[in-house]
Amino acid sequence: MTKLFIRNIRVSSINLYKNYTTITKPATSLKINDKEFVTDDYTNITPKILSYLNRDLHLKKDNPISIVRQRIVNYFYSSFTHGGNPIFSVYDNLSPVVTTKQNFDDLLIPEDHPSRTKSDCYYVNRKTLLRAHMTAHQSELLRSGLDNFLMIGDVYRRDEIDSTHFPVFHQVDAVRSQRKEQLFQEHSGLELFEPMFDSKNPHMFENSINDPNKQSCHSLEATKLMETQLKTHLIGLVHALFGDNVKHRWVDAYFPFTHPSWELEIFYENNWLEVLGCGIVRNEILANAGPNNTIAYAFGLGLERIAMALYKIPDIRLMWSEDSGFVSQFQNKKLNEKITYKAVSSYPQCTNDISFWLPSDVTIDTFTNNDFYDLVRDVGGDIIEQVKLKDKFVHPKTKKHSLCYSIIYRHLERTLTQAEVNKVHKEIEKAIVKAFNVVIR
Ligand code: FA5
Ligand code: MG
Repeated sequence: MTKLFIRNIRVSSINLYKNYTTITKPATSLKINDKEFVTDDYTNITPKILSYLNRDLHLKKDNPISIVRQRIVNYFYSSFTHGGNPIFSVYDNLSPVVTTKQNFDDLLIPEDHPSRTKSDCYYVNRKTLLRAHMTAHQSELLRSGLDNFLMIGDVYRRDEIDSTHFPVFHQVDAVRSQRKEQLFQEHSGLELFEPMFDSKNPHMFENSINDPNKQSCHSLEATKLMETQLKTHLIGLVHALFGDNVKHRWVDAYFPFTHPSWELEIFYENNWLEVLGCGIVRNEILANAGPNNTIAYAFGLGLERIAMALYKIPDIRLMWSEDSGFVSQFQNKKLNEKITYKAVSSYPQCTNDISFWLPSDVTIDTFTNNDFYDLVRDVGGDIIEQVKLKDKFVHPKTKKHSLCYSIIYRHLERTLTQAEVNKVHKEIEKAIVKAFNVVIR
């Protein structure tokens, strides 16, 4: 029921995006970086989102995201060498346009997993989307024969709007694989796999994850040693970034592509902050991609969260600022220099509410919030600081459903006048009437 509903709303929102980009003919294709893509009923990528595609903040030398990237790469380059050469290779220039096979199927993400829905992802069409995580490149890189590598880039998710969420953020993802002789250098005689598992015929074995300690194909010794290495390497990274005294904790987690899996949290400014997800790569993924005699760990971490914590940057949108007041604070710094961001000045917020009646075939439970958030951001642009659901209401007599949202506007670099906010607010009202067939109250 819900699924069906999401589809209905998306169809209207495609029309909507045609409206406010004033394309009158139905768009049947979309050009991204000179490549033409056929659009369909899954297309929900907006012009606003497309405008972020080539910003490459992670490669802009003085951007905080890029400073953190360089520190992480240096940690892996210097901690893991063979004959004086780094063993990790780095991929930071992979196209964010990926297939559903790369983003989901190759990673054993089930057909009905909620992370695939149109309300969570930016789809180019049914088979193509903007990657929702850097893990989307894991299988192709394994298939090309790599064993130790980092994948760094921008990822796209439809989400709420506030100071820590933005539809584009950056991740560092990694794989480290080892063969038996590498893992058990000091304990020869131990095996990576259980005796009944034949690594030459991996598909003959049904690999289960029922045991919380390990995958059924792996030996306990191999899994435990990999777990110890994974955790030691990641704590080493956290110490290199935040100093040796930072408190941390491991939380059991679930990812379809690793088992066992964990999340690492650090205690920062009186809060536990999740910095990464990780685990032992599911053997099916390795077997499908090629290597059948290795065990691997993988992790993925978010660069924005780390940069915001390290440099005390209060709003995620600042990462995108080209204002010299922001940029200059990170320019020409030594990589490990302590930097504390100082707000240039804090310009005032303006809050306007928006209330509307839903059409009769939509309820307050089936209305897709993320469709609304995207539209608000597309019309309002970067002056949208936050959108909050304020009130839900069902009229006792007419049974009509109504929603009220507060939209908080703030420009990062100057004071907005109430008049200009009202103008944008009116535009948003007009756009949602068109897109969702609602009636403004
Ligand atoms: C993933 O994206 C997995 N692909 C990570 C992974 C890789 C697990 C390999 C196991 C093996 P998750 O959605 O939790 O998981 O995101 C990973 C990290 O990205 C989070 O820990 C966080 O640091 C960051 N992150 C996630 N969502 C956001 C967001 N909305 N804004 C900023 N950072 C985010
Ligand atoms: Mg997580």
